[in-house]
Amino acid sequence: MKFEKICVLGLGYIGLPTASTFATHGVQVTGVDINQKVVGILRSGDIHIHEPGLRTLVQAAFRSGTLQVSDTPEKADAFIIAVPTPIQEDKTADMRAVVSAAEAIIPFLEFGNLVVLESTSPPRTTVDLVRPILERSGLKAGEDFFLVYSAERVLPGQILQELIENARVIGGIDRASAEAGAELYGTFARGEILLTDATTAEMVKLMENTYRDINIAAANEFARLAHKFGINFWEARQLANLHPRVEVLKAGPGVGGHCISVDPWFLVEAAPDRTPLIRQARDINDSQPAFAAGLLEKELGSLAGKKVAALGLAYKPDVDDLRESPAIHFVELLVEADAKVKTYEPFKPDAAIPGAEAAASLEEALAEADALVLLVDHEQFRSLEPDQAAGQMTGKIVLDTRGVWDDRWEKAGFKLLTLGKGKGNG
Ligand code: SAJ
Repeated sequence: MKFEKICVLGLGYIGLPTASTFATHGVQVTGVDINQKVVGILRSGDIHIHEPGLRTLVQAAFRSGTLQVSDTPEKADAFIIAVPTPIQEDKTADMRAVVSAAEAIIPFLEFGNLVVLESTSPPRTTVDLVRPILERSGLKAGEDFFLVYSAERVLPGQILQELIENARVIGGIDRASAEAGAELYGTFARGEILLTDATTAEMVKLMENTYRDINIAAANEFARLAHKFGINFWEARQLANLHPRVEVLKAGPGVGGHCISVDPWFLVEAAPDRTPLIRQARDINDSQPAFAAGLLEKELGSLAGKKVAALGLAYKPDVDDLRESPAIHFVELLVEADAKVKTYEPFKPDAAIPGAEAAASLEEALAEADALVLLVDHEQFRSLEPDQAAGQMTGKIVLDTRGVWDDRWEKAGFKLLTLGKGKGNG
């Protein structure tokens, strides 16, 4: 099979890198996004998301003439659906973008085409949701066109490298579809390509992120116990991890991002009676911002009226993604408790949380603060000199929710509280 031209539907964190990578490997790519603003930004030569190396890659793709962007699909050899599948208030999957993208393909679908669903989706989405929509074209999946599920497994912050190097699982609705998918991704993938059926491939993706969520929940619970028993979780973790079959993850203020805090819910929704552990892990991680806020409140007596500098709003270090961020939830809890919070997020300085003030610089956030909280261990914050903070703050309380600041803070006269470092009073 020859893939000369493809259409990528959805130009977000996964779609844009994928479209550009195909384009820089000689495939003619039409990147499609229904958001006119995104199309406009890309056409002007800019990009709308922060990811190391992405701007250069997108520009190279445009320069080589193999990438174009549009708000509607067109005829192609393959269609890749990479649209968001968020969860709704009630924790059920919002599949509307997948439905619209599949419907948008119908008029252009031809005999011999390949359709790939990349969006993380509840089990059986490819066969039970996408397949019937595409078959409204009059063509039959497995007979007239190929259909596969293949999720992206890249880590934000190193997407471009992992896109090419990670192993890729391709699940076909039949063997021929899986093989067609393997050929498509073989265009650039250097990692192993593994073939399976569509539902197994969907489940693999959900299992990976759920596994991580459960393990982070365990780490967070261990950290809570450390406060109860007056020990240091970080030290205990290091010692436990010397065991050859143990890898305790890091405790923190909670789990965010569009993947790990979302995907487990797809399994809970699909089978609530079989997922008590998965659900419990979600609840532990979702309540971790409150645990972290409680540490500060205990120290300050009351949060009301206290000036707090909150460093970082992103869901993890050195990314600009604020989706489902536990740092935001933490700030909201402080605002609810009537604290006067100034936030500083260097990757999105304009991001404002209702009731809190968005500082334009680190200095502005620190100025006259009673307490300082590290919510995201961005490089800029890891290397923050305690003396610099001491010169700008009024108070001496520091809460490190990531376990990265050392005793230099205490030497500089601060009272350093570290999440997971118990003093036997928690
Ligand atoms: N976190 C902890 N403790 C840890 C590790 C992470 O609290 O030890 C927190 C982070 O601070 C963050 C959240 O978990 O808030 C998620 O961060 P992450 O770096 O673990 O993962 P993501 O969401 O950026 O990317 C994940 C990856 N999945 C796995 O590692 C199994 C990535 O490979 C997936 O492609 C991505 O989800 C996705 O798109 O599904």
